[in-house]
Amino acid sequence: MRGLGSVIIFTLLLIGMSTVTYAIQPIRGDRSKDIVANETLSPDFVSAYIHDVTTSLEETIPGPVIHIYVTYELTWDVLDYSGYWVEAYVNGTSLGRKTYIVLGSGHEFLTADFVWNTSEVEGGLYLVTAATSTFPYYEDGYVRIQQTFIVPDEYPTIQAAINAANERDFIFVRNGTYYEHVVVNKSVSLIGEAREATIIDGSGIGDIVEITADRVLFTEFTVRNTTNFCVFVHNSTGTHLRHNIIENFYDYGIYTLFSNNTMLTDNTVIGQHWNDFGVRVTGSNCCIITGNDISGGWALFLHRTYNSTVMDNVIFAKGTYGIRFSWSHGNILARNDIYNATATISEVAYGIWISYSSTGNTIYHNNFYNNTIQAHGHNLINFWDNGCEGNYWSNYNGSDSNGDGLGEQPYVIDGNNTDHYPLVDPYWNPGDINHDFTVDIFDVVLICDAYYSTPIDPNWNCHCDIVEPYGLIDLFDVVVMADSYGEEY
Ligand SMILES: [Ca+2]
Ligand SMILES: [Ca+2]
Ligand SMILES: [Ca+2]
Repeated sequence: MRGLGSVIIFTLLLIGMSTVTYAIQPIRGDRSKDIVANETLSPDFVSAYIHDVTTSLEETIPGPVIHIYVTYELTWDVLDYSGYWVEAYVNGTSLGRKTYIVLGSGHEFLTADFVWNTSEVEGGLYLVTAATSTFPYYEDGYVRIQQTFIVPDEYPTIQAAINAANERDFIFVRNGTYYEHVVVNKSVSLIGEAREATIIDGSGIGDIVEITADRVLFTEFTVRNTTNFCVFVHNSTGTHLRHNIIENFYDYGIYTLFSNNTMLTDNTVIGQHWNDFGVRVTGSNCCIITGNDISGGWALFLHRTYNSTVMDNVIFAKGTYGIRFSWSHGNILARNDIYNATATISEVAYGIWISYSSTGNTIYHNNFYNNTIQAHGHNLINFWDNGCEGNYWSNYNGSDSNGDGLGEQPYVIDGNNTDHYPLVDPYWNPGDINHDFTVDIFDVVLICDAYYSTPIDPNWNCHCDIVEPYGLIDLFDVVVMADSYGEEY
């Protein structure tokens, strides 16, 4: 918001040669009429002309702060002058005054940073103004501090709270069952009290939660009971669905459509039918899907989706596909457990099915358990190891004669698809570098031996390169290992 500006009327009273007082009467109008020069103050001349005030939010602990940046043009020609200052205000209250000493003469543009701690501030609108010793009033306009709306205390329904909210506000929903179809068309955070007890029920029809705004947080809800979509995210960027329970649906648990940078984390999606979808991601790139329990006839379906990461999920197919990729490229699928219910209805059940020109996907450190067909690759070129380690396949029958945890025979999927480094036991912990089911001193020794090496170094050990940055064994790898030190499978 830009300020409306003001007209400043000075009453100059010269006492001696250099003392100035003035009365200020801010009036909204054309700021080009602002009077700033005081050339009459010979020999001292200081002009600090405010050009702009901007605000930016910084999320810190314990709460967000707002930076108020006052940009001003400073011109001075003085012998030695310390009465010059810059000040910013919120609702007329000063955030402090910055004083400076200026010497000699000069001219430059400067920015002063005022930090407003908003952690204890009530939500609402606040007027931001600024001043300098020669520019007594500059109005920037209002900043909004996020408000929290409580359902049902203040609004009887979730939709009513959304309708009342502004961008970036919080909506807290107490435990209860809400029979609603919610449209989230603002960038708000929707937070349930407890995910098992804060329930949005679709009464068996329609899309229950439809998210069309960017950067929506939706967390701690149960969404249940529809024959359409439980949660439908479309044309949204950066929305985050976190720690929800999605159940009793037919056809889709979560469907993201044309929604880049969507994050799905720690959700439980319970599909019950052989032909429903747990999570479907279509035309949505750079998504992160991690820590979820997902089941469904097609548990996870990536469709025309690029450069996304699917990691640390438990994926349980109740029908045809644990994971299906169609027209999807450059995705990473790692550290997932991929199971299949016995294929009682559909005749064949796949752990992963990659089809329709999907290429360049990297699949490693996953555990494929007892799927009728563990992986189907259609001869499309994808990668089934990271160049060092591959996946665990429950039907692998190769040998590990040197006991390093890797089978000596590749796991062949088809002519273009081979896991060159299959794991003979399930993958369980990145810190277990030697795959002996314990994170202990032997793993520490390995990582120390390889410390600070890259692939061209003689002491390089790819098994130690467990986290980003890849291609370097550094403190990040050590910390991840140390984090699980002492753990056993
Ligand atoms: Ca081996
Ligand atoms: Ca170990
Ligand atoms: Ca690394």
